[in-house]
Amino acid sequence: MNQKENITDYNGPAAGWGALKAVTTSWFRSENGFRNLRALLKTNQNNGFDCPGCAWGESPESGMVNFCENGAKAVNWEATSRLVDATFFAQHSVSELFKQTDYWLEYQGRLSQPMRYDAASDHYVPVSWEDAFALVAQHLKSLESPDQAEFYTSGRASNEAAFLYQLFVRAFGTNNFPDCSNMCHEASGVSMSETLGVGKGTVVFDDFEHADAIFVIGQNPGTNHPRMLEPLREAVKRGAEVICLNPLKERGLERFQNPQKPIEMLSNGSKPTSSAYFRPALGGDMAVFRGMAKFLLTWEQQAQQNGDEPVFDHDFIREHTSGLDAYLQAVEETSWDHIVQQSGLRLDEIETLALMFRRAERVVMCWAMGLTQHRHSVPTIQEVVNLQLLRGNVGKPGAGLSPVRGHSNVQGDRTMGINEKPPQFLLDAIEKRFQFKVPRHHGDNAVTAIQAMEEKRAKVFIGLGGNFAQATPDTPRTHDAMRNCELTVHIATKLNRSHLVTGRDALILPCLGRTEVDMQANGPQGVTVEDTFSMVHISYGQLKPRSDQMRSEPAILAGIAKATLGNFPIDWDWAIEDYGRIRDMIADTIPGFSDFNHKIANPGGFYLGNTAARREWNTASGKAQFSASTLPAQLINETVTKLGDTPDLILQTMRSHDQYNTTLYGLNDRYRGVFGKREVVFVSEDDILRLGFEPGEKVDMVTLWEDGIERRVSGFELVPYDMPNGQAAAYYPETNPLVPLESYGDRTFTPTSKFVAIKLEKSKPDNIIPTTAA
Ligand SMILES: Nc1nc2c(c(=O)[nH]1)N[C@H]1C(S)=C(S)[C@@H](COP(=O)(O)OP(=O)(O)OC[C@H]3O[C@@H](n4cnc5c(=O)[nH]c(N)nc54)[C@H](O)[C@@H]3O)O[C@H]1N2
Ligand SMILES: Nc1nc2c(c(=O)[nH]1)N[C@H]1C(S)=C(S)[C@@H](COP(=O)(O)OP(=O)(O)OC[C@H]3O[C@@H](n4cnc5c(=O)[nH]c(N)nc54)[C@H](O)[C@@H]3O)O[C@H]1N2
Ligand SMILES: [Mo]
Repeated sequence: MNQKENITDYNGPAAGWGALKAVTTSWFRSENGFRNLRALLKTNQNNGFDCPGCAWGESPESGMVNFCENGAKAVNWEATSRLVDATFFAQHSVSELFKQTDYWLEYQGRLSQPMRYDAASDHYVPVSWEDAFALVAQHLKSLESPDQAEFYTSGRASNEAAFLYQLFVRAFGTNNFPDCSNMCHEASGVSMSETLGVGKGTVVFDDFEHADAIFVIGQNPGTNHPRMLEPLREAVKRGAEVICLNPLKERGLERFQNPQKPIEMLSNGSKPTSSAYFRPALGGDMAVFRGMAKFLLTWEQQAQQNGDEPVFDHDFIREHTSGLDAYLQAVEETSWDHIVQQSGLRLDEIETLALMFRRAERVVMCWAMGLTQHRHSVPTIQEVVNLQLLRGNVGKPGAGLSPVRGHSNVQGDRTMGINEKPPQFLLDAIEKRFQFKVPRHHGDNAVTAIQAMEEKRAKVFIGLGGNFAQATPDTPRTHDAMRNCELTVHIATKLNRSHLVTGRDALILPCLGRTEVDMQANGPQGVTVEDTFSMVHISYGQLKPRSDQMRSEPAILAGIAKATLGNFPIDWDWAIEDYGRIRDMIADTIPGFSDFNHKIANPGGFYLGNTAARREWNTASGKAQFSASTLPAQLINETVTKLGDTPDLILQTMRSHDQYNTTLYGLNDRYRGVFGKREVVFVSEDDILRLGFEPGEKVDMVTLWEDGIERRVSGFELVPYDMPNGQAAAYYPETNPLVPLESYGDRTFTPTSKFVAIKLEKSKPDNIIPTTAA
């Protein structure tokens, strides 16, 4: 196919008719239209189920049906009628399946019965649930130390599943909890815990309705949090400013129509979502914020000299903060040259940003992966905190900090104790309530878990959801590491590549999804989740499970726990007869959950509370803390530049419109105008020509990294895109082979998925291995 057919400019607004068309298309493809429609109408409603898409929350007052195109895709994908069963695995060996694309693998349908890998035939063969549990127990019990097992969690697991999981794993004896947060908002947690005493966002939905300015930084809500566009548009309507910092012009942030308001859609009234758009260098945001602070400081000094109204909120600073002087000194010491050079913005753009920030009485700062997946993500987010503290923008209505979470219950999983560095109060509470000695030493995160498997220090890998083999960096190396295991176990809804990267023994344990009725001894069970605004609510599956061999996540975890530990420290069978019993245990041990079973009866759920939002500071100093970090001297790793090589481009890896992380719903990226393919790399036209290529040409991307290991992907089509020079953007997971395992954030271990130094080479036709074509 020629390039023109597949790459076009997208001229329509975000959402609108295109969204409706996309939903109906995926509808018909699932062969299950009416069943899914019923499911969708129940999404995010009282007594319905929580959308398995993103973690965005709802206004507690909203009674309307709230779904978005991508939520519809997530529901539809889970509710497919296709089944992956024993016949399927008899037909396909694991090596054959491994050759299939990620898209193809998940498209085959729902995993419907427990399977065990048979190395002799290279096929998965049926196994009974009891034998599967016994196999896990046998492996776990034969380890020399509990720290030789890794217990991964992806952020869809419910609170009840997560709580049981952490209880079992700690009773077994380790804190090895690598989880998807490690690759996601870890930096937000680290920076905010230190400075504000709480690792979660300080705002609630209502704050968006009262903000004078909302910053959307390093986030693409049109695709990844579509329901967020509504409050953004409402904000613009009432005259608030929405200010975007993103190197790519993201369609969802430029124009927007709401498919739930058909009249506006008919009138084709596309309204601007965004009032101001700034395009920094990759990793340049800290310099931008530092520049804004430098302007604010200059204006504050001028105001003091002239006796004008101050720029800083001195009352707030005096009463609530500590560390201002050291911070202002760091600001003064940062040179304008350094700021401008690193930010990628002009000085007058930074001044405009500072003006917009200053003239807003109430500011909400939102961010996602564009800020968290860098080496200096912690100081970058702390610079956001600094700005907000200067103006008293924490703990007042319409203002605050909002790291917008990814997976629908990733925040809840952390609250439940899925944490390799658990807080003392949590361990104390578990020890007291369940009467066993909990492990106190820190466990592995996603990166150190891979290193442990690579070095054969870890021998068992258990994944509660997710796709560890594809979501993590350095793909071939990570695959080898997982293959070193004695046992790999995946509790999953859909077949994915992780299931094909088998240890000597391997199990696939099929679980129910959130859309399905979860029947236990005491009747149908609901599970709870926590959204990005710390609202906890209950979710009841609506659809009949497609196979009676699937089990719920809590039931599978209880089965593994019982086989491994017997009735220690609880009676596992009893716990899952009624999830209210699990919630009672949560109420006993996790702050904010007292009276849990009663509170969830409240339609819309309940608010967990947030100390920083109340201006209580659980920090070392008892105050909100300014951070006086220095701007990195340079962003490219020093050891790389020492090698004498300069990168052609810096690559960020991101999501298309048709994917949910490693789950690919299709091969289009409508808003960016790419159709039917994913092996593309977006580069400015100037750069394409400067580097001696032509638009549409196929290139290899090769990473520059200190260890000299060759990291290469082949056959990526150069797509000219309106973006700053010096940058490239391509989709994950196809580009994860380029991200070095050791390239991670300081103090976060989050892979630097938004900053990979690369060279481009002309692709040799033989090199091109298609990875996604359906
Ligand atoms: N439909 C759908 N919804 C999802 C997901 C999905 O895959 N599909 N994933 C879920 C998950 S787990 C998460 S974590 C979230 C992810 O939500 P996002 O963070 O929106 O996801 P990304 O696609 O990684 O987009 C990162 C954005 O940051 C920009 N960016 C990259 N580097 C920089 C930088 O250095 N500075 C700035 N200012 N911007 C930068 C990119 O251009 C891009 O617009 O979405 C969640 N929701
Ligand atoms: N290069 C690069 N890498 C990245 C990122 C990036 O931006 N760039 N983003 C990172 C981020 S933010 C994240 S959060 C991670 C995501 O990493 P993961 O959470 O590990 O990956 P997912 O693709 O969300 O997992 C999809 C699989 O989850 C299983 N699943 C779906 N629903 C359920 C369920 O209800 N229960 C169970 N048990 N299983 C279920 C299905 O089998 C499906 O195949 O990837 C990270 N990796
Ligand atoms: Mo994420």
